[in-house]
Amino acid sequence: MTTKLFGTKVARVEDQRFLRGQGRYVDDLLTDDPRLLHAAVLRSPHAHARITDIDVSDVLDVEGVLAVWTYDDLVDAMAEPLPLLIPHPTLTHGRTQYALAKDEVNYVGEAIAFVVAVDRYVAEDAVSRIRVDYDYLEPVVGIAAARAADRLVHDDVPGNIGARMEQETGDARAAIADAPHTLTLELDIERSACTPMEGRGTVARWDPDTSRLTVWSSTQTSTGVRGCVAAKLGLDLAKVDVITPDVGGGFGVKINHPWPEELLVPLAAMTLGRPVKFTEDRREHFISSAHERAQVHHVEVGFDDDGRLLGLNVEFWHDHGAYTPYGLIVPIITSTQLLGPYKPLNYRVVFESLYTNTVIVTPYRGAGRPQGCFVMERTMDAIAAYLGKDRTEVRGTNFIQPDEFPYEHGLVFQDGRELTYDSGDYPASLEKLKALVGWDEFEQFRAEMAAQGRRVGIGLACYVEGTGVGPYEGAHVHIETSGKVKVATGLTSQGQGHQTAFAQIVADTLGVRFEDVEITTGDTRKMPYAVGTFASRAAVMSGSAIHLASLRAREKALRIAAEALEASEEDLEINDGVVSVRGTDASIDLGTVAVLSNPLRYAFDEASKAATQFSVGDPGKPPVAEDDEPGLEGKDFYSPERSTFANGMHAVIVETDPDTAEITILKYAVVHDCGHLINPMIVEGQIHGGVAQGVGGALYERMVYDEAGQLLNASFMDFLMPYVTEVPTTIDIDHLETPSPLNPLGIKGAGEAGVIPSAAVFAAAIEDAEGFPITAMPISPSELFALRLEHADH
Ligand code: MCN
Repeated sequence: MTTKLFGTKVARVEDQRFLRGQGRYVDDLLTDDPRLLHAAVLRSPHAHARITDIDVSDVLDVEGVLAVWTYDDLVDAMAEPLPLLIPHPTLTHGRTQYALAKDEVNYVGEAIAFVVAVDRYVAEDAVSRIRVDYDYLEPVVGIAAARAADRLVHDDVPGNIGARMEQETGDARAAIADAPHTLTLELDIERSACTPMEGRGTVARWDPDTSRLTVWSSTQTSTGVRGCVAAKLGLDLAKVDVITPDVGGGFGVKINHPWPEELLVPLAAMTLGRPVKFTEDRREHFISSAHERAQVHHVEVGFDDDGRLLGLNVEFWHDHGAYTPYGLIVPIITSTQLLGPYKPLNYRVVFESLYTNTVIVTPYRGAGRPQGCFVMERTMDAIAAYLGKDRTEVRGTNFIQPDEFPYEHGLVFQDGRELTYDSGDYPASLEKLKALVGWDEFEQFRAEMAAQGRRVGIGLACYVEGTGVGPYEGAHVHIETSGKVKVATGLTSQGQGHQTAFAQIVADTLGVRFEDVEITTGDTRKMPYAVGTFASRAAVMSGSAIHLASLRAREKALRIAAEALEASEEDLEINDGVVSVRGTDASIDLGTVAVLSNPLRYAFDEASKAATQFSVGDPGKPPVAEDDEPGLEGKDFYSPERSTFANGMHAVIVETDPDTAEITILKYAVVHDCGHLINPMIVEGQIHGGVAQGVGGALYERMVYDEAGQLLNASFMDFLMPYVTEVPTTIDIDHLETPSPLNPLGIKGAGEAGVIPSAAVFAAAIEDAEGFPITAMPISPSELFALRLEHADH
């Protein structure tokens, strides 16, 4: 591939629409349709209760209400629990909820009844008229209560333990026992949520004439929605279309498993014969979508005088919320990717996944890695502090070296495959980071600031990220007779800039103008086979599939053009959509090649450089080979043998106010390696977004439950997000490009990298400023202040 655009900072084509308010989200759809109905959901006010009676008799009297459903109205597959999307053999006690609670509720927010009415106001009023009798049960809130197990979330799950999983390479406990130095650490991360700008939303329309269901969903996985809707509603898959319009952020929470509303809305559209819409409001998003992050970790580490890891034993407890629709993916990622760029040869990890009467946990950007990075990097800092060594030196001692790739830790991932890092150069990344943040000059800066009575600290954190997970993604490239190129890939976009990055790949691979490429994502009518956008996989998976499909289209274009131009394919080149014979003025544009690919048998007229149609009965040689399919198209799928490992390192300099304990960011630096960059501006945008989200996770955001399982901060009045005033306006970024050998473009993913090391890097910098250990994140000024008092007492 000649790389004219690949690797360059092409401005995002989608931003014109977004910035002008012209984005089209689920809630913008069918607004002019007078037949459109609206749904609202009655949600449990209790964290744990048995439902003894539901009285909906007052509801159907309300003018404008067309349906009110409870569990008893659901039949066949809809009356079964929702699917457990990713089962795992160790998840011995997996549990999923019903689309509408059957006889028990297990978190505040769980769906109990579904009302459809002419508008949302009427639907909400009707919801408030439903009367439910509950037998209140004591809830289990938080990891400590779940472990105490003096009450259970699910009666048939002993100890509230959904799963216990253990992996070991070498003999960690023996290595620690024999090590010259040992340390133990207790490390906590609290529950948070990803809070996209747009909440979940679904619209469905049923066409009785064709028995066809169309669903528009704000989802990360349109094919997943399609499969679940078809299976649960008993429909032929071929009769269900799922279209994903613009999505105002997903960050993990919009991966379909499916959500109750994603099934109930289509069911209502079919039953009532009118289109139905549900749009989640912000409070519903907090109490009835998904959270993540909450884990408690116990670490034992053994190391030598150089800080070399000899044995690492990590036990942790994962708060899974009330159900496990996503299996064990989050704690498995923590347990397997915790080691980051280091090579402890003796590593034992064991976790318990615990049920609590709180909102379910599904992957949130980073998905278990922020917790793992926090554990590993806090451990590195603790070793450095213990030995009195520079923190970068201890890390360097333990890095996997560039000549050790592919590197196998001996750990097994969710899919049962060995975890193998494909490429990287961690020592080079660290050198870049030190230069970027001014690591070696920091002590001088600290002294200058101290002279002014100011307190500063510096921290760093390193991570790896398995990206581009399979099994596959596909692409269909179609060159139109106008010369425009239409490309469909099945995964969805939530703001990552796919239209731009993918068009760059097509433009370079095919040799067409960037402006002539149109990318469609997340429409099962155009590409019914796809997996979805999560795990930083789109660039690797769809990027590779698009490249391969473009190559196929290119091959065909060259074959037809060679025949038309009476030249050899090897002598042809394609630039700006024109195929020409190198060194001559003979040429044909791709639009004309597309015409020639038509089986109506056109011929190419050199003089006019146009395709002319044979008249009936004309003799002549058809330019399309007999065994060619009509149309100038290429279709291909990409399926990698395993994930590719991106990596990176962040450093931050913070100032902590000696009086108020306010934490201010003075400098933030990132060195990132996602292999070959398709579009550095997009990757940097992804990193900026991730860092902003990470600043929130480290310093501001957390889900606060009381003992009764009520979420106390289920609004943006109470859930504190960083504003532009809290996020660093400048983030210094440097890239390292160690290509992945696993895909044709040498790409690794980038979409989650910004958020992974945040908790670790801020803890390190605050600890460095304050001089006492930071072991729990997030941390607020009042918590920092309390720690100061505690440590002053000792
Ligand atoms: N890219 C690139 N060169 C690379 C790698 C990536 O130019 N070597 C570009 C890609 O072309 C793409 C973007 O960077 O435009 C992110 O690519 P990738 O890492 O493949 O991630 P995905 O596109 O699969 O997006 C998923 C990832 C995840 S898992 C979460 S969570 C997340 C994230 O992306 N959610 C987001 N970034 C988000 N950004 C926005 N605006 N909204 C979300 O919901």
